[in-house]
Amino acid sequence: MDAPVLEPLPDYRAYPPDEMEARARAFHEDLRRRRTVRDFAPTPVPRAVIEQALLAAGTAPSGANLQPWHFTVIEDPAVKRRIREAAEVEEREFYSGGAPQEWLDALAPLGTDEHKPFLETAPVLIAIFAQRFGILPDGRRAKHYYVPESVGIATGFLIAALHHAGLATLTHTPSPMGFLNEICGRPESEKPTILLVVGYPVEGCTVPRHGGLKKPLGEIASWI
Ligand code: IYR
Repeated sequence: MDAPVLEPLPDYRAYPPDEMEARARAFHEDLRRRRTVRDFAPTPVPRAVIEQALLAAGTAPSGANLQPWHFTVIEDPAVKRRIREAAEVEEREFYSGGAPQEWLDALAPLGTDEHKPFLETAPVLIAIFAQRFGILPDGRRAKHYYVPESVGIATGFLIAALHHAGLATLTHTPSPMGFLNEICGRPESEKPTILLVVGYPVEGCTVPRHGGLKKPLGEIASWI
């Protein structure tokens, strides 16, 4: 095994406590404005914004820094149509008997159904793939570690980066979504995890009134 090559921690920034608190507060204030949107305008989004948000996602920590993710950005209307058609096949099955009643009841406040027009109207879809294992240049498998955790963290960074830039997102999860491998040309070693829908909210966009209610601190955290 090679010995690790270490370097001084680059560009760490410490802040006085007051400034720290102000920064933490401002970050929360910005993130709490994020809402999941299901009605998108067809307005195109600048490619550089998507690129920078993907670079932000790519800074996420990952098991052994193996970065076990791939993001396929879909803008082609014909490909979006194929994805919508494939997703709606699964969703029809889900909403008409495939899903247990308890699940459907939990979704009722969101008002979702099998129709997914946003998969065509939104300017950008990002299919997020988790690389269950890597493929070495000689074709052998390279083990990946903490893959769901790593991809989940990167996805969180991506959503936060897009929100920060002023774009709305929807974390869409057609189930199952194996069709994304074929449409995006990704190998079977990669598991599609989320189809992130990205764009501007349509004018007059509405969201579920209570959908933005987040649990108070006392319910999500404890100090011991
Ligand atoms: N994939 C379906 C159902 C769905 C499931 C959950 I969990 C949600 O939070 C929202 C929807 C759909 O997209 O309609």
